[in-house]
Amino acid sequence: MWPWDAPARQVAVVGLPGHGKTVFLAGLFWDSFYALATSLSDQQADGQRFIVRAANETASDLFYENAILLERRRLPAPNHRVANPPPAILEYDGIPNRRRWPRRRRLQLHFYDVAGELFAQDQYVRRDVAFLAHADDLIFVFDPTHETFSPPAAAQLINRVFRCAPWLARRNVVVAMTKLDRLQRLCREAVDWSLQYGRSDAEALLDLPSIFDTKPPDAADLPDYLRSMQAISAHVRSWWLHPDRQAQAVLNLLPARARFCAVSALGDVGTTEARDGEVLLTGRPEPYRICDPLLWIFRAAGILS
Ligand SMILES: Nc1nc2c(ncn2[C@@H]2O[C@H](COP(=O)(O)OP(=O)(O)OP(=O)(O)O)[C@@H](O)[C@H]2O)c(=O)[nH]1
Ligand SMILES: [Mg+2]
Repeated sequence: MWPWDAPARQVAVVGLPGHGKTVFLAGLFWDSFYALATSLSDQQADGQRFIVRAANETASDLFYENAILLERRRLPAPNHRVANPPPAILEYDGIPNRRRWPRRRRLQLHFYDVAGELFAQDQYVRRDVAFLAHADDLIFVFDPTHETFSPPAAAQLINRVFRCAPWLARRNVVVAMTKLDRLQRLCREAVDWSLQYGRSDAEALLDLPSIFDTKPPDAADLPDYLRSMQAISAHVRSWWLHPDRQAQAVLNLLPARARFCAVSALGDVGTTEARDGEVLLTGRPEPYRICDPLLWIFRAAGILS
C-alpha cells in the first residue's frame, strides 16, 4: 500500500552561491540511502525497516540522479536560475521512535533548492523563491571556507529572509556549517587561505570529536546521538561568538530555538581536476554528520524523541 497519508513538511534550503546547498541535499540522500537504511532498520526482532523513497518524479530525477553522479565520482552542477521550482518530495518511512507509539513513523519532506543568486535581492526572494513563505523548516547552509563567507554576509542573508517573510522566525530553523572536510584539510595543511580570521578560530569549529564520528546512529543509540547533536549545536553556536568573529549580531537575527550543525556532505574523499576542468571525487563520498539536520527536522515534526 502506498502511504499517501504521511504528514508533510516544506523544507527550504537557503545559502549563498557555491556554499554547498545542492551537494548537501545529495549527501543527505546518499546517507539516507546507504547508511541510515541499514543502521535504522531492525535486522532481527521485528524486521521493521527504515525506507527513503522518491514520492514524485522531481525527487526521482534529482535525488537518484545525484546519487548516480556521486557513484561515478562526479558532482552535481550549480543550479540554473529557475524561479519557483517544484518540490522534490522524499518520503521517509519507518522512522524509529522508542518513546512513543507507534514505534515507527512516516514523514514526507518537500525539499526546495534554488540557485544561491536568487537570495541576492529582496525582489528575487519575493518573486522567485515564493515557496520560502510556506516553509516549515529553513536550513541555512554556510561554508566557512568560502571566500564570500563572513559574519556580515551571513547576517545580510538571514536578515533578508526574515525581512521578506517575518513569520518564518517562528518556524524550525537549522544552521548547517558545511564542507567541514575542507576546513579540516585547510587547517591541517596550514594553507594560508582567504579566511578573514585566524587558523585557531577555524580549528575551534572542528574541536568536537563527535563531528567526525562517522558511525551512523542506529535505533538503539538514537538517544545518545540526539544528545551529541545538542552538544554540537551549542558548540557551533558559541563558535559564532569567538572573539575573532564577534558575531552575536548574527545569532540575534535568528530565532532563539535555532539549531546548529557541522557537516560534510562528501567526507574525506579528495577532489581532483579532470583535463576538461571538471572537479572529480577521488573515491565514494563518506559524509559525516549529514543526517543531523534531517534528525532535527524529524524532532521538530514530533516524530523523533
Ligand atoms: N570538500 C567539499 N566540497 C564540497 C562539499 N559540498 C560542496 N562542495 C563543493 O562546493 C561546490 C559547490 O557546491 P554546490 O552544492 O553546488 O553549491 P550550491 O550552494 O548549491 O551553489 P548554487 O547552486 O550555485 O547556489 C561543489 O561543486 C563542490 O566542489 C563538501 O561537503 N566538501
Ligand atoms: Mg545548487
